[in-house]
Order: sequence, then C-alpha cells, then structure tokens
Amino acid sequence: MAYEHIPLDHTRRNSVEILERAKAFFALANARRTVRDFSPEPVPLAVMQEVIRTAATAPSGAHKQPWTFCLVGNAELKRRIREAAEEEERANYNGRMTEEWLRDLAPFGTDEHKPFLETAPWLVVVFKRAFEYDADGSKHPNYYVNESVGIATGMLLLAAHHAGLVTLTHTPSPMNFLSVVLERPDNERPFLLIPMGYPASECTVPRLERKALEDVLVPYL
Ligand code: IYR
Repeated sequence: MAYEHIPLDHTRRNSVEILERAKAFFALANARRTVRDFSPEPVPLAVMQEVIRTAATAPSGAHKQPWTFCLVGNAELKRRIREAAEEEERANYNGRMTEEWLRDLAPFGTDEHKPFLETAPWLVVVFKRAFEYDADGSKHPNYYVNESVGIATGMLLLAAHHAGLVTLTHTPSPMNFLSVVLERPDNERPFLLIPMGYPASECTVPRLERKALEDVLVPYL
C-alpha cells in the first residue's frame, strides 16, 4: 500500500539567506570538537531526550529507522561498561593494534584508560538493528543499516553540540560487551559509544587542522 502524500513543510529562502544560513551552520559545525575530558556535572534527561529525538529524524532505508539509542546514566552500568571497554582496549594497545595504527594514534595520547566512561553523566550507546522480528518471530530485513545509523549518529553529535554539550565518538573494539551489559536482543549490534555532557573546566583539545575545501570538494561544473 502506497503512503498518503501530504504537502511539504518547507520555508522558501532567497539566495542571500541560504548563503548566510549555510555559513552560520558551518561555523557551528566547525566549532565541534571531540572531547575526552568530561565534567561530572549532571545534564537533564529532557535534553538527552531531545537530542536523541533529533537523531531519530534521520532518513533511513525504506524508512525502517534501524536504530536504538540506549541512554545510560546509571553509575553501576557505566562502571561495568568502563571495565569491559578497558579490558578490550588493554588488549588492543598491547598487541592487537598494528604498529602503524599505534603510531597514527600516538599524537592523540590515547591509551587503554577510559575514565570518561564513568565521568560523563550520560553514555549514548547506539545500536544498529540488523533486522526486525515481527510478532510471530519471523525475521524481516532492514536496508542500508550502516548508512542510516551513521547519518543518525552524525545528527546526534551535531544536535548535542548545538545544545551546548560535548561528545566523544568512542569505538571500544570489539564492542559485543555492550550487548551483554545492556542485555540487548540479537537483532541489535553495537555501532558507537558516545559519552555526552559538559567538558571538564580544564579541558583541552589537540590543535587539529581540517582539510581545505579544495581537498575535499571536487567540482564538476
Ligand atoms: N578504540 C581505541 C583506539 C582508537 C582508535 C582510533 I582510529 C581513534 O581515533 C581513537 C582511539 C580507543 O578508544 O582508545
């Protein structure tokens, strides 16, 4: 059955306005930094609900919305996630990562210690839903799951930044422990672990350069 069609809710803006707005949004996005030093200050649940609601507006293959955002604020669960992540990362930094990988990471000073997993008031654990079960238990596929969940996660990061929060895209690897600790069903696979909150007052970030526009945009005019 085809969807009913309704009028598009769209504000028409002139060419001056669209350029101004595009520039303003770039400035906002360009100021987002990945942060590893979090303040333990609480962030209201209502804020997290709005940023997750924003992420869940992402487009998805056949509108299957193949995502689940687990919002972890419970101290005991955060402690268990930290413990399991640090155990995996210890193995990563002590032999599982290649020499070249370790050399690429060295300038960032990361190691197997992940205190932010307990310090940050919230952990958003993004799960991708590989397929769905219906009421009879039969399986139904989702489509373009990585693309859909990747877009939703990007929107989550920008929504948090716009609200005034900082985020870290954390990829403990392998991530199966997240399914175990959070008791997720077998159609869900961990995608990304995102600590979210206020930055620590002494927070610093590496002085990074972004690629020039010419290096990322190839015009065919
Ligand atoms: N997952 C590890 C290692 C790591 C890998 C990359 I690529 C990074 O950009 C940062 C860290 C960790 O979280 O330490």
